Amino acid sequence: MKITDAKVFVGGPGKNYVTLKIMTDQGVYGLGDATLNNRETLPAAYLRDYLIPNLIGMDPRRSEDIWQFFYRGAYFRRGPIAMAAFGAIDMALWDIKGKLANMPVYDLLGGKSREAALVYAHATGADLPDLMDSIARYIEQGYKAVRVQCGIPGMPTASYAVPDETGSTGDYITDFSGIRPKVEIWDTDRYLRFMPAALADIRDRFGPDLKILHDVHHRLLPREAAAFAKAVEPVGLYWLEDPTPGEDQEALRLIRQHATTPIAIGEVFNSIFDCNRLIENELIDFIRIAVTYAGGITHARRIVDLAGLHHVRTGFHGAPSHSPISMAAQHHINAWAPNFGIQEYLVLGTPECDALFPSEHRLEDGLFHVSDAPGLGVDFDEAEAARYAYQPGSHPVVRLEDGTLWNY
Ligand code: KDG
Ligand code: MG
Repeated sequence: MKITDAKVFVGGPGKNYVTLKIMTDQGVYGLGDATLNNRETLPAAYLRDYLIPNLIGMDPRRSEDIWQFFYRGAYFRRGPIAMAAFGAIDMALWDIKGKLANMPVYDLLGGKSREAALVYAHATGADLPDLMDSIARYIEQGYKAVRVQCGIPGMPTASYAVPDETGSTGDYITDFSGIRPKVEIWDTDRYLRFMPAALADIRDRFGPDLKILHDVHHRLLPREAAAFAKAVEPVGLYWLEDPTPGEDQEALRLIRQHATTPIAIGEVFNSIFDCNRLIENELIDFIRIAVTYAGGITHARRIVDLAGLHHVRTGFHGAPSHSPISMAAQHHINAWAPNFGIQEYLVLGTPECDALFPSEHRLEDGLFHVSDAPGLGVDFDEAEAARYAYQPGSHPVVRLEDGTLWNY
């Protein structure tokens, strides 16, 4: 069996999804997602210029050897661009393998360990009452877990993922007006004065059953993060996410020494070598890799297995930048992984997105039911794809009030 061709598509409804379609001489095709938010053209170029010309003629059933060929074969290894490109190939090969075996990918991994997987939504507010309304709306829809992000009183601009004005909804992460980023101004002192009490108010209002998550988005220094994690212990967070920048694995040790608040990190990691010390030293509780830029199912599974040895559960990244293809790959791992924790999930299900990526996967009462269709269980409509072109966009950048550049 041989790979005969592969195509890359960039675009989508309100997002630049990078979709890979691999064709074979047996008529079976596979789909992968290489979307790297705000840098989408780069994995697409790596696929088109280098990986696809090498892929043609290979046997798609040999997904492990193909992964090793691209990873070990590249002298300059790792990094989100390369790993997103390998990830897309790998997902597409698992999709093909599942279709050939007439089995859903979760069965190839070892079968279902649960009937449905817990997900969390994003509640956000320009201020605390606005956030409370947003949380209440998600609870009404059946969500059992909600990430909460709030505008901070006195902060010169809205901070990470919150709107400027109350009552608005939408994506506050990517601005599609061009590649020059907007600037957010950040003030750690105001954040630390406000946020612990706000989280305590949320717990009082919604009671003990709600799973409350909060994302610091890499903004604190290790000592500040340790103090924050300690201050919010009585809230009983499900997790505190990205308290410090992801590059420094040792920073998490200080937090662990001072607080029992569960810690989640890893959405910017792209290899097992970004988190092996964190996991082996049991400094975190949840690993937040994304199957997309952690090298696909083949590499993500190695991270999940290492995590399982050390009581670390999964909490895969699921920002709306991931297409339904990589989300499906994650849902299959979630169905199988013995150490599954939770899945970040933002409903992409607009009619346009469903038309582009038809599938039988479904969310019900805050739980995700993976489709039993062979392979990943998502299709891709090329005629629909022709309606969308690449749109340049950017995350904001963050500065302190004196102009110093800070972590987004
Ligand atoms: O592209 C960046 C986003 O994916 C990221 O900011 C989202 O932190 C994020 C999250 O937890 O979803
Ligand atoms: Mg995050």
